Amino acid sequence: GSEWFPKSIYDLDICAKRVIMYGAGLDADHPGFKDDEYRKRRMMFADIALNYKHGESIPRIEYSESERKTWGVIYKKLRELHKKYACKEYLDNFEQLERHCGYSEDNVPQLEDICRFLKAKTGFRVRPVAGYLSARDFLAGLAFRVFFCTQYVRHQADPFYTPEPDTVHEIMGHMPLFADPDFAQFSQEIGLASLGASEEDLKKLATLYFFSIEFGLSLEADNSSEDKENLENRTPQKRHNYKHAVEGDSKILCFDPDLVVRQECLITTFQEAYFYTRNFEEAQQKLRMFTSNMKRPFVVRYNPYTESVEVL
Ligand code: H2B
Ligand code: FE
Repeated sequence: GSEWFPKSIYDLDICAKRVIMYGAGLDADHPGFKDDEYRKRRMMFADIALNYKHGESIPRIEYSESERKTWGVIYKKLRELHKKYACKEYLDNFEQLERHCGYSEDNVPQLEDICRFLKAKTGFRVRPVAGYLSARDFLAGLAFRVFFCTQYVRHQADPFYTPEPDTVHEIMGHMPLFADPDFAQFSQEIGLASLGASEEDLKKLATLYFFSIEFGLSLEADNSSEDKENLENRTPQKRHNYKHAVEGDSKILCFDPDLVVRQECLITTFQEAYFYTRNFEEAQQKLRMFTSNMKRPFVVRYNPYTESVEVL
């Protein structure tokens, strides 16, 4: 608990620089590994993200024809699937993003436009990030209602495969729900609980993040539908993860943090179990019960006026 953690939204500039993996260090199994042009492009995105400071406007990107094509293929496929599987909150906010932020099959939306939209809706912001962060740095952003958001597009070789988050994943998957007040509150509370948490508690919070914000289900009146962002997926096996969740043979269990933290997060396959709540408020209440039992030698209180945390 004596480790440094961000106390102000400006401190996130420090977290954003601690990227674990980005363009320069693509693994040999990454589809862009042998593609020099792709690597060069990724370095450009890394540069933007590493130089970005809180409060600046996010540089607009002119996406290439190939990037726009990749985006369009995924967009088309997911819009079909949304109609069948996505929850009301997701669908309503998606429509608003189409209206206000340039969401469409032939346009990759700009983070700056999404950032302004979310700020007005829930106080959430996005900021560009060069690649994968540690769970600790990533969750810390949520404490300040900031989502670290990649801006590059996955390699064109397989639009339905990316071993790492990319901007399609963030924009199609995550953005709509950060416009929902209860979802935003839930996300911030995971973040606040993570500040200065022990390694053991941090791992639990990362697992809760994974099975709620990444893979959570929302149970609706007649049809249980997937609410969250895995509507595009990172691997061929996971391509229809949400479909798998609803129609497949994995377990569907009621979201119970004590149970969830014992689950293993599977990155390259379908999950063995998915967890649902009736709504985001229920998830919020259950999370709050769980985190109130976590021990920290101090109390963290968020001050929305200064966008900083007070450590008592
Ligand atoms: N970093 C980035 N850049 N994007 C993510 O979606 C992400 C991350 N997810 N680091 C985190 C880890 C998450 O899986 C949890 C909290 O470990
Ligand atoms: Fe994600």
